[in-house]
Amino acid sequence: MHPATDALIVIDVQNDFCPGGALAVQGGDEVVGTINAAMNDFVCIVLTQDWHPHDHASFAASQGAEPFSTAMMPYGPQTLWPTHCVQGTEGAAFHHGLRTKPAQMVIRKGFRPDIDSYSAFFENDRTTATGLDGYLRTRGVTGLVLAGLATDYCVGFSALDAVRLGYRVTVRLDACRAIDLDGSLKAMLDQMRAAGVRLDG
Ligand code: VGL
Ligand code: ZN
Repeated sequence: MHPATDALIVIDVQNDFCPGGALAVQGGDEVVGTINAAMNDFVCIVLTQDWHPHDHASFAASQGAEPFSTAMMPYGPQTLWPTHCVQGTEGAAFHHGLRTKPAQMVIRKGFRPDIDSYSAFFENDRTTATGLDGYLRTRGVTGLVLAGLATDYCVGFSALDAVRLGYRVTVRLDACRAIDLDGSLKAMLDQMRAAGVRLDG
């Protein structure tokens, strides 16, 4: 059992990131059993949910561009994704095998039409807060264990922001799967190691 000062943060284990989904991550559904088991070891459990309007700026279709191309946004370069995790759709729902009852907080992100949010803490402008930091601080949490989808995007950006905010951070690689676009997995693993994220599993 982890002390109450540690939280398990489960990132985006949603149908669209699992096989058959709109932005399927290879083996995405394989993380479910490991994450369900890990929930037994934590007092504080948070789920995140990618939660976009249907015409979100990060969607290739909204920009008349090819999926996986890059667009310049006011906040910097942004990968354009296939339409995914649209609010209220089955694709945005949690994988049906994921235990959701033990979670005390669900943080939704990416709901502002013009800005994407990979990290559970800050949107892609790196300054608009999601509120998760305040929630964890007021619960006295100082250590985080991250798992979910995808290693090289939402898990990785969350881990880097968490270190920046002063948390001790572990990423459970055995409970994560990656998109791996143009070497993005190796780049993110290198960045996480350099930032002091503990890579486990
Ligand atoms: C994610 C790309 C777009 C993720 C979310 O959960 O890693 N990746 N939206
Ligand atoms: Zn998204």
